[in-house]
Amino acid sequence: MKAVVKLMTTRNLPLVLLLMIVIVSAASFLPVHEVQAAMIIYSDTENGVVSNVGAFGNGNIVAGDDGGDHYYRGFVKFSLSGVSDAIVSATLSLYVYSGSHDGVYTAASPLLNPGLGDCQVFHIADYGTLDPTDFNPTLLGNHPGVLISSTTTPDVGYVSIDITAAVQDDARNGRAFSAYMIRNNVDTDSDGKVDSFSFVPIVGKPTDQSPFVSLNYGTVGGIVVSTDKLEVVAPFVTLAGLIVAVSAVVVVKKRR
Ligand SMILES: [Ca+2]
Ligand SMILES: [Ca+2]
Repeated sequence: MKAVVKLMTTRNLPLVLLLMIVIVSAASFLPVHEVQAAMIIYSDTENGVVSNVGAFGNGNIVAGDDGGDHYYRGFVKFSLSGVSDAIVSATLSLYVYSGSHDGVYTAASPLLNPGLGDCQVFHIADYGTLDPTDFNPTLLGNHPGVLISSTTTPDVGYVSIDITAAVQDDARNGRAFSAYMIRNNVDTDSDGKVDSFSFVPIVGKPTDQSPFVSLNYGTVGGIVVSTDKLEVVAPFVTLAGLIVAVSAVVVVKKRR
């Protein structure tokens, strides 16, 4: 008690004020912002393209036709291991890197739209290993819908679509994978010219272009995890500054 009284003397007032500021500052460290926790799932390696004439592979995800009027549909799926239907939202992101229209190829923004109607995403049954028989998959409903509209000329990069209902449906039914088909409203315009969008597959490409699903579980039990590193670090930087200030005062007092 004596020590406290001694500390509160007029002589030590600046130091006491600084300590009080430090304490108040420390209290502000408690997380006050509710940031929702997200989970990222990259595509399974069984993704790629299947054509109406049997061609298939995992080196590309394509929706459109070619110079022979054959047409292509893209396929991608995600493991739901450890995923529950408690998710509050889910988003599918695909990296579009080229667009062709009437045989003209573009790989720089803005990409040409193939002109085959809307490029859509369908929720489908797990197709297992990708092969020619997957061209007409079983449709499951809860289809995400339009990924790129018939008039959009997208920039190179990710395009995203809400797949919440599809993933919730998969989780509730205990499906091991959440699978999707990407195709245009019109399979081919039969003009003997390439019209298509191409998306980056998971195999052999940069991770920052990979197909992925982002799941949002919301806030759990009032405990919130901040995903903003700067937000977490900032108060500590402030505290460090105050400690330096307090030290300076102490040094000055010692010198007297
Ligand atoms: Ca298959
Ligand atoms: Ca065509």
